[in-house]
Amino acid sequence: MVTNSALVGCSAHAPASLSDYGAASVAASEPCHEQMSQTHTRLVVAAAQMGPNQPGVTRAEVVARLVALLGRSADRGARLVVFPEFALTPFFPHWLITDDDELDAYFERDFPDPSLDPLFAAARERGVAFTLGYAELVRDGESYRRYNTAVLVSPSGRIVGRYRKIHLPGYTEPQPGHPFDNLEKRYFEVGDLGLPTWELLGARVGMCICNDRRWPETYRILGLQGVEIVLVGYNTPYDNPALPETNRLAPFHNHLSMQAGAYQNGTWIVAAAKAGVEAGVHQIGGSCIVAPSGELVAVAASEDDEVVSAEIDLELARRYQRTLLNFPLNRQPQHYGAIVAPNS
Ligand code: CDT
Repeated sequence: MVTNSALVGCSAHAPASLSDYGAASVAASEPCHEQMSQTHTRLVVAAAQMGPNQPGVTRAEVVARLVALLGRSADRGARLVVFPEFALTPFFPHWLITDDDELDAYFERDFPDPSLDPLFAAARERGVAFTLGYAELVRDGESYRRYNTAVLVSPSGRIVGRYRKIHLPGYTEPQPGHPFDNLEKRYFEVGDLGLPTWELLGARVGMCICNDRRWPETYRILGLQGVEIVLVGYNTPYDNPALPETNRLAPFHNHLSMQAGAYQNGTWIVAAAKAGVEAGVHQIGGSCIVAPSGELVAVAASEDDEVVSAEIDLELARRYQRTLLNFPLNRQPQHYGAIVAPNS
């Protein structure tokens, strides 16, 4: 068991100003079980994979499944549960919606609305933090902005932070000849919150959403803040109509990108998928927990609602960050300018 001093030592690896990345911390007035956890480096985490949310599914049905998954996770001792991208709806960017009212029906205007009370109550009762992905509609004067968002909720039910997806895959228009679309570029704006990290349950925690996990920049920005657990929600089809020769590799590329990101930044990753055939699109599932060594320590076996859990040791992340990586000693940013140069 290691005390807070280990966490402080790890923070020394973060950039001079965490606020450069929008970093935030849990307020000092958190309930006792949250403060107590800061003296431990081990905690049980869970990826709560979901089977399909078919079009027409009711909010009550979805919330009941989320509550059941959270309960199963807590039964295994989990303190932190990751739900998928678009946990509350089908992955509606797979089809064209031209009517604004129809589109907005998939969005949350005022998160969390009372329909989510049972989930927040269950999380509070079990003392479990969670993250969940949803479509976010934000009022901006006379107009609205739409984001693909993940929210981080503390065990006391407080909203710790939000992340808005930065790497939006797909197109703004349906693609001729494709059996289904990904219209995220049509329905969402690029996230405007950067890639923050937060201190939660004694760990430095960051989030990203689906396609973000394929980009090394995502992990590095989180890694530069000393991230110890990256929480990922995703919806990934077997079929990539733009590059069908990679279809057989979809599960491999899913794990490959996260295993590399974990190892190259010395972080745990907890990733929860939507799985199975949803609205005619077959999603890969493969929810998993990845160690800072890059090893998969738990992987989902089904294409259904399923909890994947593991006891993780934050000290392992800290050891990778202090020794093998040691960013302040080993990075050579004077050679990395092209990474942040604007796209030509
Ligand atoms: N939701 C999402 O971002 N899906 C994309 C599909 C891309 S097809 C390779 C993903 O990166 O999984």
